Amino acid sequence: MSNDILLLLSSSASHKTQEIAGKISEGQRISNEDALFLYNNASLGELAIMADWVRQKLNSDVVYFNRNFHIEPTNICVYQCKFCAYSRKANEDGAWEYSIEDILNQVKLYDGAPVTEVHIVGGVHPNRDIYFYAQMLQAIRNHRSDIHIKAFTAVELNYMIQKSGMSIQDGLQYLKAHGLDSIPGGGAEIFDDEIRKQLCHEKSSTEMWLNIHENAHLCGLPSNATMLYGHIETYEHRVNHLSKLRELQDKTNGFNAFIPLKYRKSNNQLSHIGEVSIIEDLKNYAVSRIYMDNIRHLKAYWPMLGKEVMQLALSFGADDIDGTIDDTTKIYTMAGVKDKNKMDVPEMISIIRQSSKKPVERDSLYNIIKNY
Ligand code: V47
Ligand code: SF4
Repeated sequence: MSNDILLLLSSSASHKTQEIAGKISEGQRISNEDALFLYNNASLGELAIMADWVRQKLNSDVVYFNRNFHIEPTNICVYQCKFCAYSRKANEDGAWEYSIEDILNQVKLYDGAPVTEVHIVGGVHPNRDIYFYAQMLQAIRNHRSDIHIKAFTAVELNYMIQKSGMSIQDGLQYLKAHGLDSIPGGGAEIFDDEIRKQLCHEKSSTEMWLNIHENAHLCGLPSNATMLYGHIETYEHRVNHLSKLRELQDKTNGFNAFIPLKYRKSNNQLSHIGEVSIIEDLKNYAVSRIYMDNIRHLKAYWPMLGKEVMQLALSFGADDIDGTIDDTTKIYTMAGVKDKNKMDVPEMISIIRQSSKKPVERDSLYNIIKNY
């Protein structure tokens, strides 16, 4: 087994690429310098071989999906991240804020449907506090005891918990007691003070994001992690970001999945910089898969990547395509993604099978619901 990866690589691969492939095949961790080398020098073919090897080792030939829908309680936000096409100020055209009754009505649309997860994220509303959101969670929980509630980015959590005067631990425990099951990965952007200053200067820091997730893991709330790439960051920034996540995962083992989020350019203050190529997307998936040896799942989030690139990502390390979504999120359509924002289960199965992988429906914690 240990030579397979080297045999697959062409003999024209550079000495350094072969050395990194040797580490991967022996189950050794690659260094930050190795990751940077791969970003700068490895060919797409070489990256596909190495990432696919790691994916296979962690997840065999399985590609996961789930049945989920989103709720976006409000797009009113105290922050103004430059990449965001979605947020509005109160009373601005296009702003929305749903009441708890409205939100419950959105959940009721799925009465009797076999969805297993609701994903709830939105803007950081200036007047909504932890008590509002706990009431919202409780209303959903009372209505559907069987559904997994994955809710609130670390940025939303930080704001609502600070507003309440609670400690981070107490705030998270309070939300958990009202129905919160896990935390999505948003708000991470890029863990670098200089870049954050330029992208989202008022928003919570790297330390805050990591602290919220560490505390969540400590109180038994698993979470996901993201990285917003393809804007003004360099490869060094990406490697630094990945290294902070790998380090925290070594400590807590609380991350279920890592989700690289491609910056999409429409209707925001960074539109002029454009978007990176598909080659760059695939390279980023592969390096992330190879480097993050301790986060088992790598998610190709199709509403952001588009269905075609999502399918290609399955050959560059991804083993999860998120869920059916049912046209319930606006973040990426507002930022210019054209694909229809829903996918039924037969389409997911077909996309996965076309990639020579085995489709598996999972729950939010990656327990198997059904093999197809
Ligand atoms: O934090 C906002 C990103 C995130 C743009 O945990 C943009 O399963 C690209 O985190 N172009 C929120 N990205 C969404 C998120 C997420 C999505 C899917 C699954 C999970 C999960 C989490 O969306 C924000 C920000 O990084 N974002 N605007 C944009 N123009
Ligand atoms: Fe607000 Fe989130 Fe948009 Fe930033 S990305 S402006 S925090 S909604």
